[in-house]
Amino acid sequence: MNKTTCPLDCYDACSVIYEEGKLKGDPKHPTTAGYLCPNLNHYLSEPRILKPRFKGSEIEMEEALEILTTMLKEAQDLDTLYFKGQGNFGKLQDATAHFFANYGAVFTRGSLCDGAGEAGVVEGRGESLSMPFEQIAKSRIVVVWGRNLSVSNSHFMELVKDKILIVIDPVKTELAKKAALHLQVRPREDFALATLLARFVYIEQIENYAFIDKFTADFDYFVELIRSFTVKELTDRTGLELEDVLTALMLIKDEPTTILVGVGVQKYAHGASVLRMIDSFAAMLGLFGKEGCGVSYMGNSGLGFREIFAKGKKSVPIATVDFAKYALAFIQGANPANQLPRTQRVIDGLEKCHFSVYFGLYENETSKLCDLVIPPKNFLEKEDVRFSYGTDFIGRMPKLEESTIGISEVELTNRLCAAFGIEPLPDEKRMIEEIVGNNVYEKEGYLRNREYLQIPYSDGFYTDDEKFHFIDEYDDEVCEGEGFYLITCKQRHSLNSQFKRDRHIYLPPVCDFSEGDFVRAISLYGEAEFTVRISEDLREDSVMIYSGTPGVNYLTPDELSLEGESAIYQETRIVLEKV
Ligand SMILES: Nc1nc2c(c(=O)[nH]1)N[C@H]1C(S)=C(S)[C@@H](COP(=O)(O)OP(=O)(O)OC[C@H]3O[C@@H](n4cnc5c(=O)[nH]c(N)nc54)[C@H](O)[C@@H]3O)O[C@H]1N2
Ligand SMILES: Nc1nc2c(c(=O)[nH]1)N[C@H]1C(S)=C(S)[C@@H](COP(=O)(O)OP(=O)(O)OC[C@H]3O[C@@H](n4cnc5c(=O)[nH]c(N)nc54)[C@H](O)[C@@H]3O)O[C@H]1N2
Ligand code: SF4
Ligand SMILES: [Mo]
Repeated sequence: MNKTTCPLDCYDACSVIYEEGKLKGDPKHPTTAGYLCPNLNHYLSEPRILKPRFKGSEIEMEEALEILTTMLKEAQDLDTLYFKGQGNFGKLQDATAHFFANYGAVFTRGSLCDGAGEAGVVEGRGESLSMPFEQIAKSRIVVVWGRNLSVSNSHFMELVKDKILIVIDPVKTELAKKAALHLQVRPREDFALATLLARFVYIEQIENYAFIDKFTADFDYFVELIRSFTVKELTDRTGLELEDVLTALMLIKDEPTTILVGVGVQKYAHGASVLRMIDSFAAMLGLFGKEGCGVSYMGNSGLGFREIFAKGKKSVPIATVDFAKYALAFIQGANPANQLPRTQRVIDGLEKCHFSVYFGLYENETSKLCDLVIPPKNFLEKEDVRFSYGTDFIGRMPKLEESTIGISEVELTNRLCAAFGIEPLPDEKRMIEEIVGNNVYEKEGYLRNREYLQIPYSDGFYTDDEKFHFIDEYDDEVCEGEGFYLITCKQRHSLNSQFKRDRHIYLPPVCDFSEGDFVRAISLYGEAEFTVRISEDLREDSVMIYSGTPGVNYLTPDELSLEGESAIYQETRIVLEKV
């Protein structure tokens, strides 16, 4: 039996069995429980790039590597950009950084994903740890806040099925329909909602004083902050009935509660403050470090592991990269021409970039624009290991198959190192052992992160004084445009721009359009056309376009979150015109 781990950028990091040419969910793994999602189920039938290509013509791999070497030599005195996405979550995917750091390329920093929220979590807690599934299993109440469990984290559906569920989401998601309470909050107003909840903890005097005294700092300043808003102002901002918010608080206040927060709440300028206010509300109730309790955002799955690959000396924020500035751009495991904000700017930049290289499995908007295309091996054809941001499992990804297609990230790195007189990488298995080290332990046959052996934060926090730091200031920069809020989130059959992408814009029934109409969506940043689908699940003030939909990012801002240097895809408004 051949066991491996799903390579895709996903909370679940499923354990996979590869048998008779088929991928199957590992029945013994506690969260995978024998099934895979549609994305991995279709992985092997997805057409992949078979041969390298230069200016549109297929070439041999040797020729492609020669061209790449020549162009890198020419570009060395100018700027070269090393741009890596998360198409494959394996740690050895970063091996290419070893070459590009030594060569002197500009790297990217910040995030397209969870960075704003993470900055807020780190300010309060020092490090972001997710909750082990055993702890979630021990809670009675589960609050799912801006995370679309049934789509993006589907193996947690089983875990929460017997819990009292509170869903906080502007969309009536599949999970919201099953929940005891759905707070269909106005988009972008989770900060107001968390503040309102905290305000009522204070009014009702139901704080956990023992926890606050022992494990936290800045509580008095925090109280000043939450008292600086009126209840009416906060309630109005959320667009909710105060009664419903209070019902949520009454459910939570005396029960072991897990709060699963997703990236949906933080795709805004003030994303860091949203996470920090949610954490502060939870800390008031003493929900950290206790059985069955906690706030689980995207955890730092690599906590305690060694970073073995060098980073570049120079870097630029990933969300606002200007490809036009570089003599050479090396793009690996990413589709910036679809996934980066403000697509028109990205495409103009790629067209102006003197020489662009795409190193990826599939054809997409970026592969079509690049001068040189190099296919990699897929995850079954190379050695790797992965962490997870949803659980504390570590997944081994051994090489299970030979293939004549593509080149692995490690081999490509070694070929470039040889051409430039840079020290080659150690053996793959040695690198994996160096990364994993003794930071793992085994339980029931599966590797886990040692850092999570104890309930996260039960010994204190990861800040300098080991205390949780309440939020005491709040900064915001609201998009002043008019029109609908844009919700752009994940969909079941695609993994961002990989696999089966959606093509629609989803509108609430109150709008002036009908199913099948063709509309032009316009924002401050650009415009794009879509076919309409009407959805009863949306608020009257919101439209939805899934991640990966061709055109969606023509509408999104090329600006950064106030903290965390993250993309802020939903910090915009949308106006519609019939085409
Ligand atoms: N099938 C599938 N799974 C995936 C992915 C995929 O593309 N497809 N992508 C993976 C990646 S890269 C990531 S980062 C994760 C992300 O997965 P999630 O954390 O679930 O993130 P999203 O799907 O972007 O948004 C989650 C929810 O937030 C809601 N939301 C939007 N705006 C707001 C708001 O202002 N407030 C609140 N409270 N909610 C809001 C949306 O309606 C949505 O239901 O999923 C991973 N898993
Ligand atoms: N509008 C909107 N935009 C978004 C988001 C959103 O919710 N809405 N989500 C954002 C988020 S959370 C994220 S994480 C980013 C994701 O953005 P990207 O990281 O660009 O992700 P993908 O679109 O999945 O593209 C990954 C590419 O990796 C390649 N690949 C797969 N496996 C391998 C491999 O083994 N080796 C190599 N070399 N390449 C491989 C595939 O060809 C694929 O095209 O997008 C962001 N953009
Ligand atoms: S649910 Fe996530 S980890 Fe599991 S198979 Fe699907 S993409 Fe991979
Ligand atoms: Mo992501």
